[in-house]
Amino acid sequence: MSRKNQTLGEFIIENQTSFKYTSGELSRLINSIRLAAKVVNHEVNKAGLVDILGAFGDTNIQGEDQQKLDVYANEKFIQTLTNRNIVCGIASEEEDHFIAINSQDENNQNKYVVLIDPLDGSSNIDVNVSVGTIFSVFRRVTPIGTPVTLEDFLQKGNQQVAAGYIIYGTSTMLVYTTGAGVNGFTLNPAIGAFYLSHPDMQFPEDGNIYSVNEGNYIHFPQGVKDYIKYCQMEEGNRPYTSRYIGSLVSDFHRNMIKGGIYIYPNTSKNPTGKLRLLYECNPMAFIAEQALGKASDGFTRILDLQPTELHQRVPFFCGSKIMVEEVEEFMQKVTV
Ligand code: P6P
Repeated sequence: MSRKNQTLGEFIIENQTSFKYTSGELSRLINSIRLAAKVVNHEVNKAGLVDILGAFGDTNIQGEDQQKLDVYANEKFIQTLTNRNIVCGIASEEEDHFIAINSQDENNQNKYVVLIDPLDGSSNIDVNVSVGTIFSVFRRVTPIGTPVTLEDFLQKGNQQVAAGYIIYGTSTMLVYTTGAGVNGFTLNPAIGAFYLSHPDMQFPEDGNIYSVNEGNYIHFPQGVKDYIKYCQMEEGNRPYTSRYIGSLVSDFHRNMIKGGIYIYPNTSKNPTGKLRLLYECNPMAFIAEQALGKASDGFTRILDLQPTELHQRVPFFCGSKIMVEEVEEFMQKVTV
């Protein structure tokens, strides 16, 4: 049950009983993400004013330059989740390995692990384009009270209990699901509270926006090339438009509101795709399906993929159901 303009805190309390694992821990977890989001938002919004721009001078396991805000956001989310003693493990795009929380304490009854992309699209920071945080939550599969193992993190996306993103844009929004639909909350910075502004978000079944980096066109699989040409061809007066921000959270959010598809296929430069399965594709796919959209790697449902590595990459096709099914047809036609 949701009422426009109720706060995130009120929403969590009112809907806690609808969550099948209602132990209050997940609610506390979402609340801790809310706090970290406000702290990171404060820094993102003043990034142009203080010396927090520019590279941190280090690179992450992806070999990508770490922006100072990447490091800051990573530290804040890990610190908040750890200090509130809510989770038993954390994996992050910015950490080579997963982090076991309070693993020496056999009294640690925490049963959730969180996987995060602390600041996705961070290459846009210096040019003042929206960036985002993405998070994915699972219940651990190894015995409570023992240190988490890699097995707790390499679960299929269909086992997620919650997923969401924060978009630091013209306004800051927290959008998340616990498996009962998708709801968006907008931050009122004057009082530091998130208000339910977008209840029950849903992808339009079809749309006319395709989001792909066409600069990579010659490196795309033939099925993607054929789909892009299909979107551009004159006949049928196809009203498609190309919109690509270079920030997954921003492109996804716009497509969920207006209808559209986001595509990051495998290319010769990124033979298994660029986006990471565990903390980008899985959470966004869970949100997409809860919003009546669809997400696949061009052939297989993202949420059914069995992860094998913490930072593995997969091709990603996600958005309005009919659009994803159309591009899957082009992909499968070529492989027949
Ligand atoms: P490219 C940001 O690094 C990201 O992971 C997504 O947020 C974004 O959609 C994509 O990569 C942009 O990649 O290769 O088009 O610059």
